Amino acid sequence: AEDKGSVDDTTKLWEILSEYQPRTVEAIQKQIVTHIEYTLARSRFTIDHHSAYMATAYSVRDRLLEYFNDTQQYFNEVFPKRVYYLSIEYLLGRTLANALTSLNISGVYRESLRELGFVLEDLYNQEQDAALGNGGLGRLAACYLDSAAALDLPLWGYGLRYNYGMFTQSIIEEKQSEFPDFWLSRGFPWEIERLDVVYAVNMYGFVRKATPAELEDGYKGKFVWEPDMEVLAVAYDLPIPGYKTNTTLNLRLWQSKPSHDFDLMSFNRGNYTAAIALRQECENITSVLYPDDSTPQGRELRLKQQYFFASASLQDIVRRYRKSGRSLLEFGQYNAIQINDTHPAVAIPELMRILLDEEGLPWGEAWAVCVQTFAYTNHTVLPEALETWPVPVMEKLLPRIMQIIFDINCTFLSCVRKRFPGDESRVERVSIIAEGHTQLVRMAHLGIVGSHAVNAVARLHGEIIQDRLFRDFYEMFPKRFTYVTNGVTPRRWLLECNPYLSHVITDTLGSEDWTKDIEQLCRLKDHATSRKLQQQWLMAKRLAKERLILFLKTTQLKDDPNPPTLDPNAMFVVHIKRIHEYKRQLMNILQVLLRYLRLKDYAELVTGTESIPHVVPRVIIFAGKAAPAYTRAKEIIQLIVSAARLINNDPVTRNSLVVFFVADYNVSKAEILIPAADISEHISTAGMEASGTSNMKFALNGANIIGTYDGANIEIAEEVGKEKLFMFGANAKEVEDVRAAYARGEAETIPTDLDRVISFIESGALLSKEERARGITGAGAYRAICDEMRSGTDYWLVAHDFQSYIKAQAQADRAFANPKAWTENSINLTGGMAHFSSDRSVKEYADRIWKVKPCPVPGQTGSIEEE
Ligand code: T68
Repeated sequence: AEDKGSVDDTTKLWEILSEYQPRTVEAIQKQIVTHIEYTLARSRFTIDHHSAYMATAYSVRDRLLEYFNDTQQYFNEVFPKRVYYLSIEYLLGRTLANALTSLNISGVYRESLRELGFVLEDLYNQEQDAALGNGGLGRLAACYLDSAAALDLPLWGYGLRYNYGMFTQSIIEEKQSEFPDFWLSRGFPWEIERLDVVYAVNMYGFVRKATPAELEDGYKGKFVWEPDMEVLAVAYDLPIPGYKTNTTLNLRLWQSKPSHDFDLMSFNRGNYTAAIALRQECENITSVLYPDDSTPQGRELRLKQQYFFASASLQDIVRRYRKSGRSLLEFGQYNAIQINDTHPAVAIPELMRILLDEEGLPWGEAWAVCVQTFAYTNHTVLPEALETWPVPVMEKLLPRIMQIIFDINCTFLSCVRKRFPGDESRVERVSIIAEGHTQLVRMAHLGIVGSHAVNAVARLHGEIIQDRLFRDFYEMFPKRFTYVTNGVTPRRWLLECNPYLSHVITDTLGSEDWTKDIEQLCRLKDHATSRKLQQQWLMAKRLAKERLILFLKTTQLKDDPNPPTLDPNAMFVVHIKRIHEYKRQLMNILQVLLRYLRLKDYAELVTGTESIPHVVPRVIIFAGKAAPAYTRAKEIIQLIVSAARLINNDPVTRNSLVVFFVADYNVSKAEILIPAADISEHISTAGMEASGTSNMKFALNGANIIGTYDGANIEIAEEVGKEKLFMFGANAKEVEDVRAAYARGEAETIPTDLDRVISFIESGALLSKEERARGITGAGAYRAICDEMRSGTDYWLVAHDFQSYIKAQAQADRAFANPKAWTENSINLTGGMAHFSSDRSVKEYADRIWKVKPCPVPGQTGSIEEE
């Protein structure tokens, strides 16, 4: 029974609460100072920036909690069909600016802080990024939460509360070094610790049949899992405010904690060290985020994380539903669960376990509930990134789950055999278990079989999944497959990160409605030729560039005795994303080196000396992290850093070409880089990038795209007109054909321009002083890269696409030389991006996959500023 305390008449409580939230500058100041004194226990006479940030955050959090509580209570009353988004990663970035924007109270807080002696924007910089994700997949999850809240959808996110997020990257001796990201070290004011929301998660041990005595005693299942280890999952809730709405959703993150019952047993047997080791083992589960983007990861700890996550979330969801007293057979009518890639796919057999063993449902009914409830999003076609787990590992760690997976597979394969009699090779291809020396559980197959919807993240990606990757499944369940093109939230990725352009847009459209009704952006196109708008547009871009230059000067260039001058009139070209061969940062830096060599030629020919006329100066910026075990990706970083050193120190080219590798790329750096770009690079080998989302962020901010016919680039090109972008290179079909030719031994000859660049590297031009001193000669660390470029069969088609890439770059140079046409184009790009708002994506999921409707929390959506 719930302990309601002794308050019968709650009127008094309501009265107190309705007075609580400060509404005036003075009252807000009082609240902030109160938090400094009582929450932080700091003296109000020595407030530093960090305490001011923390106190402001607590003050904003108070307000968020009110909306949060109202929302959750309203959901419980109305009991709409709910959605649960399960993602093992959320790349949230910072919260303060986002919360203030959502609540529409930035102005009054800015004013309050100003009088206290602080600039709001300075306080933003006190906040550490919450980097509980690797890249696009985790950032997408964060955008979807933002949109779901803005759209009043009854959705919760579930995830893990890692103590260490994505590693911090430093460049030491021109190479990537990784350091732990202890993001909680100075406190995280936004979360609510729920020590009363705790679940036990079982691991190891064995499975036995239920005894007649147990069955008589009321045990409902046929099997009993006798675990050897029990880990507790404690909930931490993060309010997700909806933009200009009363809805505030929840992101519930689980942290692992040892269970006392278990270590006491061991402790009482006198085994102190073992008891401590066990506690450590439990705590380790949510200790670090795997810094792994699309590389195989066969570690048992990762599987523990996945099951811990799935089990805690499912127990929580089922408990919430059971409280309503409704039948479990209707579970799928009231709950939709989206699994973000296969990392949470073990949730499918976990729901089966709960329904079978704890609730006593028969197999058929439990399975129907599962399939009705789950939907699975695929984010990759890279074969090495499709997760598998060795059966022996899973059997040992999760004996009951393994048994259920075998049963699911058995039932599924008998359906396959019925539909395709005698087709044993098909059975082998689709089986959830891959046979071989060690059997493997194919998590994607589990995801497909256990879901009613499987979606890709862009149209081309959808085609590839249906025609190639999951073709056999598509033949069996054609209706299950679909795609929902990714989107990004226009709040964080335009309104907040680019105040300059946002003002111009609001001014042009006559209202701020576009921030919520993104279709309004289209109207920008009507003004694309207006002189006034073009001038404002250019000015906004210039301000964003100045902000980036200031950032570079105070970070990157701080200790540089001879920094290059950075001209805001230069073309800013930005290539930021995880470092991966398929994303082809290599092709870009080789192109940059060619540009450098050509500039040198030109200088010799035309002027013979210092500065070079008639050339569009470029500032080229790279940023991104390589997985710590991904050697080639790290070599590519080193190549970029050493090329940047060479180029930036050459007095001949320095006014025409500057190259940076910005260390430790993260969400808050993206927020500075994206608004400042004139052009961005999205140049993956066609067919490899499932969607890409930074392409959308750049175009939304009016930056052009140099891109391949891959992922969402194709749809962006369709939406804005492909003549507006710089598209180049082999398309997905051609990539297949080229690779087939390579496989037949038909190597290509290296293009002359590429040959020149490779020869330049092989001449030792990029070696550092230290390397030379150590006697290293020639290509040095880049030997393998050079050899691959010379092979004529490089898997990522860098050599094959090189010439058309150079052409696209030259087109961009020519176009940039005409500022009027460039700016008109830029306005049209922003105006064409409505389709790529995550509001649109989330609406599609809600309508077509989840079948849920908005559940707006009633009441006045009041903001202080509007009053
Ligand atoms: C990305 N995937 C896709 N994976 O590469 C990108 N992988 O095209 C797409 O736009 C984005 O997802 C959103 O759909 C990833 O980011 C990972 O981060 C990842 C993490 C762990 C293991 C494997």
